[in-house]
Order: sequence, then structure tokens, then C-alpha cells
Amino acid sequence: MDGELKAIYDAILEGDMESVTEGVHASLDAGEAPGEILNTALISAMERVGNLFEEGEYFVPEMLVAARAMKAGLEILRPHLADSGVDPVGKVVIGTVKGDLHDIGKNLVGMMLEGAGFEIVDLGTDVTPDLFVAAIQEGADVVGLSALLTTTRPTMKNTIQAIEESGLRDQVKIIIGGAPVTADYARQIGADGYAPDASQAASLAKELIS
Ligand code: B12
Repeated sequence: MDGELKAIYDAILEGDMESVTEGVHASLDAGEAPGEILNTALISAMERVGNLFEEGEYFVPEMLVAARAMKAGLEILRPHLADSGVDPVGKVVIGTVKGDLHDIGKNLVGMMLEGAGFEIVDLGTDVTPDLFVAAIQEGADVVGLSALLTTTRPTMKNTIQAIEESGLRDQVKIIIGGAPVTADYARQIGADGYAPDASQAASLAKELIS
């Protein structure tokens, strides 16, 4: 990795948004390819953040500031990526299910998925099954459902049922997560996978569409 890209990579690990912004601008000015900046600096750094989280070196706050720094870099890169024809690895529709207003974990998952190269459609919180179905109709590879309450957990099942009834189930992989959710529950309600945290959500989504 050259000096400028390494500086962006390190700045993401440190959650230093200003240095990421400066570094991305400087790399683009120096003629670095947007796809190279994305893959070598941004995505690799978020992979490293995920590993550090899994190893217990980083906790949620470090992950959040790193993801925000990565997002700042991505915002600058986005128009250049579109111009240079760098395709996202897939499209993820994500939301917190109806009745549930918790979004910190869901946002983190969205940011890690974005860091892994996915295009994200974030439907927000309190999302009805119909809204998920409508978003899938617009095109999606993966659907991410989040729930933090035991009372809203069954809504994940209703949402998957609604997707089945709409005839779109075969077009998407459904992943679920949130504190009251387990891998067992995912199997029970017919989801394709469960991840306990944002880092594993990104690996899971990549694995499911590969
Ligand atoms: C912050 C918080 C709130 C905030 C939410 C702010 C916000 N914008 O999100 C506020 C104050 C609004 C709130 C409200 C309520 N809360 Co609250 N809240 C929490 C708290 C303290 C932290 C949740 C959090 O953000 N964690 C940090 C994130 C990073 O972790 P995470 O959400 O688990 O997400 C990670 C994984 O689960 C996973 N993940 C999450 N989503 C997804 C999705 C996919 C697809 C995948 C693959 C993975 C994945 O990856 C994430 C990142 O690593 C929890 C306690 C706790 N320790 O969980 C209680 C908690 C969830 N709340 C609880 C309750 C009861 C409520 C209220 C009902 C309280 C009340 N009486 O009003 C209301 C409900 C409002 C509603 N309708 O939703 C209970 C739930 C109990 C239960 N078993 O149902 C908890 C567990 C607290 C407790 N111990 O009692 N809450």
C-alpha cells in the first residue's frame, strides 16, 4: 500500500475523520484510481476494524468512529466511483422492524456493509413488512432485519412471511440480528442467516451472495 493510502487506512482505524477527508482528496488529486482508494484504503481498513472488534481490541465506540470516518471518505469518493464504473458488490435493504425504534446497531451494520462495498438502502426504524416488500421490489440482493425488543422479534417472522407472500423470497437473502435474536431463531423463522455483530454481518452478507 502506498504512503497516501496507508495514511487513509490508519486514519480510519483511528477514527480520524479529518485526516481521512484530506487523504482521500489528496489521493484523488494525485491521480489515484477511486476504486483503488475504496478497496485498498477504505474497505481494508473496515475489515481490520471488524477483526479488531472480534479480537476484543475495539469496542462499539471505536467501531462507530471508524465507520463514521470511513463514511466521510466514501462520500467524497462516491461521485468518482460512479464516474469510473466501480460497481457495488450488491444491494442491501436494511431496517428495524415495525414497533421497534432502536437503530444504533442497525446503523452500525449498515456502515460495515457499506464499508464492505455494498450499496445500502436504509429504511430506518419502525418499518412495516409492506415497506420492506416495496423496497425489495426496487431491487435488492440482501435484506437485513433488526429487532432489539422481545416484543418486536415476532415481527421479523411476519416480515419474512410478507416477503414470501409477495413472491420475492427467492430473489433475496435475508439476514437478521439484534440482542434478542439467535441463530436458532433465524432458522425457525426461515431467515438465511444471523450475525451477532456488524463485523460478522458484513462477512455473512458477502458469503451469502458469493
Ligand atoms: C439505546 C437503547 C434505547 C434507546 C434507543 C436509541 C436508538 N436510537 O437506538 C431508547 C432510549 C430510545 C430506547 C427505548 C426503549 N428501549 Co431500549 N435499549 C437501548 C440499549 C441501552 C442499547 C441498545 C444499543 O444501541 N446497543 C448497541 C448496539 C451497537 O448493539 P445492538 O443494538 O445489539 O446491535 C448489534 C447486534 O445486535 C447486531 N445487529 C443489530 N441489528 C442487526 C441487524 C442485522 C441484519 C444483523 C445481521 C445484525 C444486527 O449488530 C449490531 C452491531 O454490532 C439496550 C440495552 C442493551 N444493552 O442492548 C436497551 C434495550 C434494548 N431497550 C429495552 C427497552 C425495554 C426499551 C423500551 C421499551 C423502554 C421503554 N419502556 O420505553 C423502549 C422501546 C422503544 C421502541 N419502541 O423501540 C430493553 C429490551 C428488553 C427486551 N428484552 O425486550 C433493553 C434490552 C434494555 C433492558 N435491559 O431492559 N432504548
